[in-house]
Amino acid sequence: MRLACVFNPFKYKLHEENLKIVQRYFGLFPPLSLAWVCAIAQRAGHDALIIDARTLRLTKEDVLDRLKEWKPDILGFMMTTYMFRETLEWVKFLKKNLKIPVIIGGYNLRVYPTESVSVDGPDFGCFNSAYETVPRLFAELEGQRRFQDVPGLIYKENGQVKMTPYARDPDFNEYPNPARHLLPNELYAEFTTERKNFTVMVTSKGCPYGCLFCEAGHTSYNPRSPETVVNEIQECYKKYNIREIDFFDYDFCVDRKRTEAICDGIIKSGLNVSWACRTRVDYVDETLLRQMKAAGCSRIYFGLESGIQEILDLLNKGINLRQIREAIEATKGAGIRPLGFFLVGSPGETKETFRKTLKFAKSLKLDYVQFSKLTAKPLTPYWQQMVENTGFDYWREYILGNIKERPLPRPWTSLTNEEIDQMTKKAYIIYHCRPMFLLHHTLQVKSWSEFQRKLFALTEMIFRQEKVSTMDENFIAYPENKAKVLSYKEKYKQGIPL
Ligand code: B12
Ligand code: SF4
Repeated sequence: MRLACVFNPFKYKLHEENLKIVQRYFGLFPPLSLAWVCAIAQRAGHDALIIDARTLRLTKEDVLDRLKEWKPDILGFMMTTYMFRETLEWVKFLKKNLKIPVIIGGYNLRVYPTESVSVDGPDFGCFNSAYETVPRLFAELEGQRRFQDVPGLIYKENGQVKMTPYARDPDFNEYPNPARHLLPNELYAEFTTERKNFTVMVTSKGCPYGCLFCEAGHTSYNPRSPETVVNEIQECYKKYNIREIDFFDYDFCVDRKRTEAICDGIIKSGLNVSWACRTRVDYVDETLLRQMKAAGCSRIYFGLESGIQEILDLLNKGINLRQIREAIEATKGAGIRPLGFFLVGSPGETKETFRKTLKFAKSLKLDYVQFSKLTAKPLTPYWQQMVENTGFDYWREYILGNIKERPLPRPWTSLTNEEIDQMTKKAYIIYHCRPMFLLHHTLQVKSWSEFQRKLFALTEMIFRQEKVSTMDENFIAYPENKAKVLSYKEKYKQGIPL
């Protein structure tokens, strides 16, 4: 079988938790889920192609031309809840013109498996891992078409949507490394990127904690072994010239022994690679941080959420303000840049509590901050409560196309959505426009490109804010990419492998 996976550009949505300006500068990331799916398909002997239309700024028509040439047997798309309708437009357009089946997978299929496939466009859905489903489905498509025997599959039969059971969640170590050879690795970067090439890795799934705003809470922890992780880092370094990695695990440091072993492995391998990760403040201490620094860790993103203890408790965060302060100081002391994620509009939040949170954030001397509007995201306890209390599931109706996108209500706070928006915007400006913060950042900038990116972001944040375009695909946050994008586009047009 020939599988072509398409990663479509996506625009800002009103139901998002972040401000438009933050989304715009967030960065260009490799479509990792699709790279896993393609690696799994290739290992089973199939051909695979990824078209990252977002990064390459390709239109639907550009992608269609390339696909007509490559002649896939099946198309693959990754579906998130937030961008479902937009990706569905791409599914429908390409399917109508190519007349081949489409398989979808990704997080939204865990939330709404049958609904996702019931709509016009997709033929098949993979609601768990592609690990078993894709090779088994492809064998059936080439053979008897006994779809009922494929584990973890959703399919349509006589106008009905059917779903088969999923046998097991495979050991994450058994996955091949993501198929980065199918990606334009030179073009990726995030707002904070200091070195290139840059990539994203996921080395564990799940999180044992239970914060009420988070969909990862109490999901089974499935880590890759330190050897597997170091092997993937080596592959990134040697094959793709990757020098900076952001580990997108929900929590990189859940298992201290694993973190230490990964750090040891990187140090022993002698690779000069910088990396960032996300973790909890109660998982780190001076000893671990020093080891992480020695292994190349340059940034840590901590979920700090609030500067008010009662709010942290209501969120079931399981940390206190002293732990936050100590962890940030220890991180800075180890020479690693700390970033703090904060929530706006938490339960019990008022203008006064948020003023205190902002003051707390400033006192921590973080290198970066992100203020997100607390939103009832699918599969979170707040979402469950909202559906139970109102009998209305916004996300389900949205993906089915029954309603238009809109900001969600936040019944756990007396603040209105408009007030939460205003507070979030103001927080960014107040936090970033402090003379000492600006001076510190300017002195730390490592390249002209990084300086330009940060200057543009600051100027837009102060003067334009939400007026910035929703068409994020029209924007290249990394000026040096312009020429490279054109050369990659040309390669795609001519069908030259990357
Ligand atoms: C890396 C990442 C990104 C990258 C790359 C996109 C990608 N997913 O490849 C970037 C930064 C671009 C990104 C963007 C976004 N992301 Co994202 N992302 C992730 C992250 C951290 C890791 C994905 C991953 O590789 N996991 C490991 C692999 C092994 O698991 P997996 O992704 O589930 O894939 C397996 C199966 O799901 C299945 N599968 C997945 N896709 C497909 C496709 C096909 C055809 C098939 C057959 C099977 C299949 O097979 C895979 C292998 O077994 C996840 C969180 C997480 N830890 O999983 C969030 C996550 C998927 N993203 C999320 C969100 C919200 C977004 C954005 C909307 C953010 C934004 N506002 O911009 C965008 C939307 C992009 C889009 N086009 O829709 C949410 C989705 C929630 C939801 N309800 O849908 C998650 C769960 C994070 C979160 N906690 O909120 N993301
Ligand atoms: S916020 Fe972090 S610690 Fe809390 S449940 Fe989510 S991933 Fe786990």
